[in-house]
Amino acid sequence: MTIKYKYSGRGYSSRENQALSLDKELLVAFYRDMLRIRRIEEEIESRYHEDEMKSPIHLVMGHEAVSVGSCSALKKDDLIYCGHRTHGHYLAKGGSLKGMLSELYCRINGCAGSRGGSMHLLDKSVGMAGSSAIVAGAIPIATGAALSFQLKKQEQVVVAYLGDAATEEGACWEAVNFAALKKLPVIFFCENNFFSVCSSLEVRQPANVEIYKKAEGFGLPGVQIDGTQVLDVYEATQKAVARARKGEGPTFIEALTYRWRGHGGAGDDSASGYRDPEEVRHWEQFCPINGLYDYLVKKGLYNAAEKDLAEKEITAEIQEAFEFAISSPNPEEKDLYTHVYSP
Ligand SMILES: Cc1ncc(C[n+]2csc(CCOP(=O)(O)OP(=O)(O)O)c2C)c(N)n1
Repeated sequence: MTIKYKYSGRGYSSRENQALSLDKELLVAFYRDMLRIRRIEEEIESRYHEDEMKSPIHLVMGHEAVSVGSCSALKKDDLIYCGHRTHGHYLAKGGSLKGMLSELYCRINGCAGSRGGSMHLLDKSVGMAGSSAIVAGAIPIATGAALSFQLKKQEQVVVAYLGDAATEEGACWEAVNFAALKKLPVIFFCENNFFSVCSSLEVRQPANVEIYKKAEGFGLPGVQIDGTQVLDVYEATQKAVARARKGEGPTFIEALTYRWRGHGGAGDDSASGYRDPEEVRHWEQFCPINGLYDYLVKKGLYNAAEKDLAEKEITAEIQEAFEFAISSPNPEEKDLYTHVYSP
């Protein structure tokens, strides 16, 4: 096998000689937030084999810059909707870690009341409006929420996160078309990691037709960015948010990224033969978190002692949240019919 999908970005080298465009506090927060997501997922992964988490999981390792960069450009009352790979978006939007872990353990304190698991995380208090396991299923719902903001003349915006495979669903383009027509305040955020489970992009979509260009065909701006670069993601989202808030309509962002783990569950699944394990090693060299760390250190904005402190604080938070989740009660039989709609 060979490495089919290579990193094509420029890393932070293009920024090293540029003046800082963002505050130190924000840059350090980007780093810390990405590190936190990574460490949370590593802990989930290390405990997954215990089979106590009664939920399928889809790890976002490798995608952290997308979650953090985009959610950092939003206000708390802006809404996000996601697919099945939700951990990063949920955490970056400020969702409760205890609520998320309790959901994975199917405990009553779960953010979806133990009914959804990892693919149905939500925390309405921070604008994490919902996620759907149906590929492309959340995109029309997000578009509907944007329509309601427009009709009510509210200034919030909505982000619909989607994978590359979601752009093979009619629902995706119906929503894009409608949003462009009505100039809705929605951002379609495609995380193109080149795979749909075990099928690579080249066996699913015609070569040389970029996803963001298809979106442009519907009459809205499309942009392709480096999804490993949190600053690129932040800037592109900020621009799209400003456009949406001004009533100028939607934007389609395609971020090129890579998932480091298998499609679902813990560990890498490359050995099954659908991608070269060397491809994973290749992308690991462009770690969104280490890349930003090196950049911050070079700029004199961060150091190893501060990183150690962040690691300690994150570890303590994670341990406490796992203990909370594991010691939370299971739902009882009497809870079975709450939140159930039956006509
Ligand atoms: C409508 C529908 N078809 C098929 C599936 C099975 N399925 C689950 S995840 C997935 C791949 C999704 O790939 P992508 O949208 O690119 O996101 P990624 O997993 O790469 O993050 C598929 C085909 C599904 N959940 N829903």
